[in-house]
Amino acid sequence: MNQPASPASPLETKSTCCYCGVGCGVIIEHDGQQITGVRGDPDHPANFGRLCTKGSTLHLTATPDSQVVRALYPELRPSREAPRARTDWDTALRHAADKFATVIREHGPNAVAFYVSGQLLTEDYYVFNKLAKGLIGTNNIDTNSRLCMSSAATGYKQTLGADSPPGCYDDLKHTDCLFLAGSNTAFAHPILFRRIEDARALNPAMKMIVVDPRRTDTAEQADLHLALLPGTDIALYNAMLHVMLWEEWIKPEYIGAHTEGFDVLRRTVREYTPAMAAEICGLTKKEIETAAEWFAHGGDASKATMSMYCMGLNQSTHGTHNNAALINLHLATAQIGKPGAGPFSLTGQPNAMGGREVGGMATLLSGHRDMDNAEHRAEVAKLWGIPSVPEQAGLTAIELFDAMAAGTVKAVWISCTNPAQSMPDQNLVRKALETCEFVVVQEAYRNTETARYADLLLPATSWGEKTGTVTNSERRISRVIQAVPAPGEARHDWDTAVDFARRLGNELGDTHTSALFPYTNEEDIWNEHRESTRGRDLDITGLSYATLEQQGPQQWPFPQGASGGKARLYEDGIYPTASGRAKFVATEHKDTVEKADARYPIRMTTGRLRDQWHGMSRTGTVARLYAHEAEPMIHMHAADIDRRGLKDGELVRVKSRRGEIVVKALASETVRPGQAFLPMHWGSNALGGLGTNALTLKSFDPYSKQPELKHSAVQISKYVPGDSRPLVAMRRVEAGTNALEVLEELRKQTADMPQAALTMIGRETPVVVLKAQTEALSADQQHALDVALSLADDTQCLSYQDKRRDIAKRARIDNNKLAAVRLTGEIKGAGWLQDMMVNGGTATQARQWLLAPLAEAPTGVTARGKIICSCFDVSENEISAALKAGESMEQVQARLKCGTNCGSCVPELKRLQSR
Ligand SMILES: Nc1nc2c(c(=O)[nH]1)N[C@H]1C(S)=C(S)[C@@H](COP(=O)(O)OP(=O)(O)OC[C@H]3O[C@@H](n4cnc5c(=O)[nH]c(N)nc54)[C@H](O)[C@@H]3O)O[C@H]1N2
Ligand SMILES: Nc1nc2c(c(=O)[nH]1)N[C@H]1C(S)=C(S)[C@@H](COP(=O)(O)OP(=O)(O)OC[C@H]3O[C@@H](n4cnc5c(=O)[nH]c(N)nc54)[C@H](O)[C@@H]3O)O[C@H]1N2
Ligand code: SF4
Ligand SMILES: [Mo]
Repeated sequence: MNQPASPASPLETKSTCCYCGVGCGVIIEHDGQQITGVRGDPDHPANFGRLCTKGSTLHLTATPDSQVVRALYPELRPSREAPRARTDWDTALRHAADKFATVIREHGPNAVAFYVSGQLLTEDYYVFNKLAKGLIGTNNIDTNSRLCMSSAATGYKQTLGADSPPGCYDDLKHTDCLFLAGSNTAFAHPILFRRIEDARALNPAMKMIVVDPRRTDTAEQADLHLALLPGTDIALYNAMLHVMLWEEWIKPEYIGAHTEGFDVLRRTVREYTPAMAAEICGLTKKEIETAAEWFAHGGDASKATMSMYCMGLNQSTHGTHNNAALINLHLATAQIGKPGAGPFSLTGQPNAMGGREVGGMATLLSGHRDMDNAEHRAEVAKLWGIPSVPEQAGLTAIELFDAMAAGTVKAVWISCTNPAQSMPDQNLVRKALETCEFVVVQEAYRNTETARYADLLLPATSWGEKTGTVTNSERRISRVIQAVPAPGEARHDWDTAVDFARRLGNELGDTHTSALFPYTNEEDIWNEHRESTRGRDLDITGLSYATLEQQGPQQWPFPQGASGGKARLYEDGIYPTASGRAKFVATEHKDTVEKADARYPIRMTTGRLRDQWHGMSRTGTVARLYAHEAEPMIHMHAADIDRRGLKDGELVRVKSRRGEIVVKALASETVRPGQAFLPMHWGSNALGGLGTNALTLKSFDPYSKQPELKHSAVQISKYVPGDSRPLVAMRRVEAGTNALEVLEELRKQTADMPQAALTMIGRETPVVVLKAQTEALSADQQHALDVALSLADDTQCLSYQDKRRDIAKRARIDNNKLAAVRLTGEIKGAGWLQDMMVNGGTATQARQWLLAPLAEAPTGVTARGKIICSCFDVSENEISAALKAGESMEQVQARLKCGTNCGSCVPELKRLQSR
């Protein structure tokens, strides 16, 4: 256990939040067996004690009840047709080693692959990388970072020469202009957004520009929101440079001394007049000119500009150049290498950076080395004590799943990622997982979409149970420390990988294996990784676990002999390129792969909700995290809803060239006409069919191989029910029953329904909610569903049936409280009943309603609506009503406390206030 700088009681363990790349420090409260609470670590330099909605509910994901969804022991499927059955670790890993060895012997090392994750710890990552490249001799190891940070890494390398974010969080305090591009920071990096709010309060003159097609909560707070058309960033940045050139706001001295390639870029951007770009981007000339002026401060070099960017730039078929075009602006204006300046790529996952550091990708080598560099390959081989490492790039994520579908990759090991939810073009991904002969899934949760395809499921320890290190967005390494024992037979990812590697080595007759994997603990691994960074841009030879624990998290580089890490890079204007100069890239505007056309007229983008994390294996276990957006909905402009003869909240069919789903339409002011936004979180666990990524496409950027997850063309039409009828079923799960068990059972019962949304709502007493369209159920199906809903016993239930109209209502009332309800055929009262169940209100009114041919909720009853403040459970309707009644926001906050704890809803409160 760690030795924190400030003494903590023995039952508190300092660790790091397992969600986003902000990398907040947490203090885990526990009794040695069970996690009991979590709070922000006041000493951690990323968050100074604060946590967002997700971080502050981490302990609620680690309850005894959560064990029903955890993977607790290895499970093996003897054949594809057979169900998986529990097995022991020895059998499991012997089997895996035998399968991998057979494939390697028969088809060569490139017939196996690893698909790992930016959520692994650096130590886990290091071992997997060495296992693939060092032991097996294949570069077929790629990660979900390919869907995430790949374009940022290639963007940095093409311009600055190394994949190293130059700035730090503290720069927010020093900047005069913050340029947020393709980043919904308020939702995706909430604690960083708190720091932005603080910086703006300290320096009211600071400008904030947000570049995002949607009017997100982040954009809402901007001084200038550039709501450009999707995929047109390069035209915007080129035009900004055009203006800067014309106005002579660029810095020729810096360009001359520290860069190369400006002449070509200058010629390129000559064409990008503000008028031309305004046309491409759907912006006004004035907006572009203002953005250029603020970014360059009208040529005033004493002012600083910093950009922060994320998936809006990266997830594009020209993602690398989106990044480069923005970095060009920094280089041309010398806005880099000084406090408050520089291009800052926000990492998404908690250890996206660590993965890049150990070179855990199909195109990279350890310690930021390049695969196509013979010297680098030789260095890595020498470090590992092997003759050579393979030189040909391995299969990147999309290529890997293509190869699995084609049958050329025959065995795959998937760790800490859920591709059957998160990869684009799910029809292809599912085919790949079905075709691949041997699929190992190493998971903390047994119920993910991908786990269903596992021939071998290996249980992994997770947050609170793991130990190692992670690196956050600002190059800061933090310790992750174990607080409680592993659940069941779960093992650390690195430990399983090492055990497997040794067995595989034996199978392959490799006599060096024990020398390759000599580790007895995670620190051994980290020390080896540390050595691999010696002399590199990310040199951490001056660090140790002890330093990280005693002196707290540290930024790299931190070479031997250094007294501290480096807050900012490139302060001397010298870049890690052959010439020592940064390179301009002459970027040109390109279209997205899919354009809106007559058949697919809506440009759909995908992204994050505030309170959910990716496929929701963890956040989806906490009822209150659903409240902010309680069910799958596609956000559309009201005009597009009207044009289709739809009403807000109705079901729609969303179809792309690859697949279709059925979801609710949500009228939203955040998207322009002709555009739509679908949260990325809804996979087949939460929604019937293949989820959001049934629709997206696999086309990728030529340099980064990152797919265009942000842009697909879709058609949206009224959902025609055919023979199906609406079904809404809810169960209030009182203490003593495990809500996750109910959820899992309903998931099983509804797996075949083409449209079924399964969520939870509520707080202490969760209400499980199923909303579906189904054809008439058989008596058995109906009974199984009713058992899960606690509605099976006739003697305890109220029933109303109208056979002529095909309407049924069934409910159970316990102690005059509505405990469970099922509505079929007619569901208009569902919202009202749901609120009643969440609040535990008396069921007197409901009793009458349930036994009568009524459909609508009684008059005078309004639904609570979206919950904005998840800490104090305050809804948008309550806040709006209070404001309308003349209360000030301060009064509302004093009374209802909304926004006074974690602050994640502050941007929304500001939006409501400004209406
Ligand atoms: N709550 C929550 N936070 C998270 C995560 C989560 O799952 N949930 N995941 C983490 C991870 S792994 C990541 S990578 C980050 C992602 O963090 P972000 O990138 O900030 O989040 P997204 O919502 O994916 O996308 C950001 C914005 O890009 C915009 N966008 C779409 N197309 C374009 C375009 O052509 N140009 C521009 N300029 N913008 C465009 C979208 O409208 C969206 O608002 O979040 C991290 N944090
Ligand atoms: N349409 C669309 N799709 C997207 C995106 C988008 O914006 N739009 N964003 C993309 C991006 S940026 C990202 S990063 C990806 C994320 O996609 P995924 O990587 O699939 O996301 P997660 O759901 O976080 O998957 C992590 C899995 O690891 C498991 N897990 C948790 N802890 C551990 C552990 O310690 N060990 C092991 N072995 N397993 C563990 C979790 O239960 C979870 O199932 O999604 C991508 N997909
Ligand atoms: S901002 Fe929230 S999700 Fe991200 S690391 Fe901090 S507490 Fe965790
Ligand atoms: Mo990501």
